[in-house]
Amino acid sequence: MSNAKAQPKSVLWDWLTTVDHKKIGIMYMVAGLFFFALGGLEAILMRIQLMFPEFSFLGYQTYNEVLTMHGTTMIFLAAMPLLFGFMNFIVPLQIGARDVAFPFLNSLGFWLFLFGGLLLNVSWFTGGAPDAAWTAYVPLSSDSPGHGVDYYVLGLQVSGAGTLIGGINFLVTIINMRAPGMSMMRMPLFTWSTFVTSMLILFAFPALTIGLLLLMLDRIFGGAFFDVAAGGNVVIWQHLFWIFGHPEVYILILPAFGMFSEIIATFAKKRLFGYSAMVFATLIIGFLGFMVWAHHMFTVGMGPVANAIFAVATMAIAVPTGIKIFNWLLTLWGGRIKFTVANLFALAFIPSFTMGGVTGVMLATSAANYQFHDTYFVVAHFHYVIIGGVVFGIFAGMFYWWPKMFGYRLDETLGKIFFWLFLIGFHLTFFVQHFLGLMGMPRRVASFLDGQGLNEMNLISTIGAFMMGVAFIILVITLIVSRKNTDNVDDPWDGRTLEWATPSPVPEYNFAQTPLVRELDALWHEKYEGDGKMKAAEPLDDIHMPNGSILPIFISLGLTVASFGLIYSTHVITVIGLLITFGAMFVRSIKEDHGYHIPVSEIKRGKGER
Ligand code: HEM
Ligand SMILES: [Cu+2]
Repeated sequence: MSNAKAQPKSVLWDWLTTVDHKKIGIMYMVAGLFFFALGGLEAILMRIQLMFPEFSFLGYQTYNEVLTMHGTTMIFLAAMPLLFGFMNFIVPLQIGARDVAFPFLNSLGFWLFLFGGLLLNVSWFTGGAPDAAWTAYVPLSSDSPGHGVDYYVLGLQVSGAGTLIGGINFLVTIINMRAPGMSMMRMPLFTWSTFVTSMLILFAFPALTIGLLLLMLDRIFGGAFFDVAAGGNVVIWQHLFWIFGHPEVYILILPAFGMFSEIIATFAKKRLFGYSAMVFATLIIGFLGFMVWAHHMFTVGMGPVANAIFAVATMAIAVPTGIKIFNWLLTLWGGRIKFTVANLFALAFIPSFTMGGVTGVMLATSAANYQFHDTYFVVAHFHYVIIGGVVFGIFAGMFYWWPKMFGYRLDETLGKIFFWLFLIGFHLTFFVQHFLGLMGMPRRVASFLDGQGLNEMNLISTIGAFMMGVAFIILVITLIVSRKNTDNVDDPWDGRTLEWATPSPVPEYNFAQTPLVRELDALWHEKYEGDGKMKAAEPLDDIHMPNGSILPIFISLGLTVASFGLIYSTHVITVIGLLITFGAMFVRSIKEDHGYHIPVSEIKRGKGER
């Protein structure tokens, strides 16, 4: 019935069945923060083990498991979902849309991610987590005894399907759902970077899917794709993994770049310097990101020609990245800069990330890479780009968009304590690791010897990690005690983009009337050239909304059950799981569901200030 009204639901049922991009965004944030805490705990455990030479705290097998789960959790279950949380909540608002293009698929993507992540972590309780590092190189992974690596293969397969679905959804949303007047070159930079990131997901994740499928066939069904004795090839895994894995780091960093572009411009009270150069730099980075994967394989023996090509291609990425750095600096230049917590993270990002970029160019020098490879120099490099870039971006985004997402402002004083502790802890932890690496300390090894000059710097590194741990606790306290700051939440920062034209908390239909976009920085244009209110692009009318559905949970649950069947080669269970999944898909296909309408009277009542 297309005229049916929304049925009242319990709070829990509402969240489990929601297809609202804002609620899904919040669920991504909450789950991402949970996994971030878990991955952080794993990091602390490793740093305790490495606090003193020849220390025995974790044991070597446990270290390998904690190492693998830390990397895998941080990348797939913390950083990506946190970014997906922002992308889900903010992008439809920034383009003036009522939701994403496929709300049902959006919910399916979230539940697949969550079930996959939980599946991976079940391994802790069933005989041991995966232990072949997050890169799962064969034959280490194919020969790893027990079921740990099976959990890695299937957990990532399930959650990766969710990511792919999410990426496709964002692409269609950004192409099809923009408000009238919002041409591509009027899109905010965060929307642009979400668009490019989604393209990278579309082309990169299938390589991981295939790699994981082949590894599953080898491990569970006696295949020989990676078995040299049977004519297989081990280097193929490295190619498949890094054809996915290198674009993956851009999948993480580009959305963070997008956030910094929004935040720096807002808090410098200036237009973003070089908007079109920023857009093209993002596109070029996305394109070049697919040309460089073998820079992770310089020491494999590809030969000098291949090494030289991949070295040069990698260094080329420094050009568009440098363009971005200079554009951010020039945006700040002459601006009336406000040092809010969000902006402090953005300002700290510029030098921190640049240091990671410099060591990246060093690592790309293929001849020198023979020295750096698999040492702590690499660990220092990628934590500088991932924490100094992605994690700083997530924290900046939290302080910036929290009022819009949760309806209250985060306390700035506590936030500043958190910022400084985290910043100092981060540099303490990772700066010394450059030198540990140059002195020959290998990565992924659970201990180091006394008397080699490594003691002091390892201790410093662990102290820094504890500082970051304390900082994170202060962040959690900030999130809780700030709940009373519910004043001035609609547009606390004098925002430029459309999400700040909605009231906080945002009504489920986002915009009572679809806004008309007349300029880049649509809201600023109306504030400073118009009367401060967005013009409507349509008359006020009933709004059509999609119904919620419990089916995404069943589809995801079925795949999780099937994964257990595969892991333990109990194929009755595999079949039962697949029946649940396909049954739920069948119900979805035959059940008529036209959604419901919100009547004008209700919209008028709920309409916010603007
Ligand atoms: C918050 C503070 C963090 C600390 C103290 C920390 C510490 C560590 C340590 C000690 C290792 C193991 C090095 C080795 O044995 O070779 C490691 C590896 C790694 N970390 Fe972190 N880390 C942190 C945050 C992150 C974040 C935020 C990410 C990604 C979003 C991340 C991604 C990784 C990856 C991918 C590895 C490699 C794992 C592997 O070799 O399989 N880390 N980290
Ligand atoms: Cu790479």
